[in-house]
Amino acid sequence: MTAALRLARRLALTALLLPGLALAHGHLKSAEPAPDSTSAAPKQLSLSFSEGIEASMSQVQLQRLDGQAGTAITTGKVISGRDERTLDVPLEAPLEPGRYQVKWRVLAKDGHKTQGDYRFTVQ
Ligand SMILES: [Cu+2]
Repeated sequence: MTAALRLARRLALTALLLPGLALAHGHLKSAEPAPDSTSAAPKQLSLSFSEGIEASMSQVQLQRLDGQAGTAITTGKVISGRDERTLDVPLEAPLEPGRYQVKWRVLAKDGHKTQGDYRFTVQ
């Protein structure tokens, strides 16, 4: 076995033994309103991640999925929530009943960027 192959095997084994390390990025763990939920109109969006997040370097976009589909909803600035893993997004006006999509792009405090999206319904 060549030295390079031995090193590659060792790195692969390390990645297997330390899945937490390999996957340690800012993943969405929960949100309010919750993904795929139906609820009364929220006053704000709250997104909780698996890691500390830089609020000032993160974006959350909200858009309508029905009615005037694709209409972007103007929100307040993304701010830190109850802890460093949570982002809050104040809403400027109550959301009308309908289906919404949240798209998020965040910078974790470890310097990694992640993104994703989810949907919820307002009654
Ligand atoms: Cu990371």
